[in-house]
Amino acid sequence: MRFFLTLLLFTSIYSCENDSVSDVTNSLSDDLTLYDLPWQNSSVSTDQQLTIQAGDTVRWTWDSGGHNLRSTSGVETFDSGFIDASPGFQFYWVFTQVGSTQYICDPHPNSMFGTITVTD
Ligand SMILES: [Cu+2]
Repeated sequence: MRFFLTLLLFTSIYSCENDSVSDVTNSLSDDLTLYDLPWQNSSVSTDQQLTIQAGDTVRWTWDSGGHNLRSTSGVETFDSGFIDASPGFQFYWVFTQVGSTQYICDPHPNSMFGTITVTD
């Protein structure tokens, strides 16, 4: 019985997560764009520069290791929290404010950082 309840709980949580991901995807109209960026301790995450439009979403995908993704200055404020050893973890942010936002990974500030610039 306990196993069944655990399974039921897990299934419910998993379903909710799936729903929220598809909700994000479905809410994107033709005018809104989803941008994918890698988030790992290598050159692909060093000085990321991206210019997008207000309402667009940026999605970072973790590789190996433990990272967070935190805004340090600019017009948007976000913090993924520290996610340890979770390849495939994804953090989304919908950018609504026009202007630039700088962000870093606190454990790897010299190799994992970037700027998102939002235009009208
Ligand atoms: Cu990192």
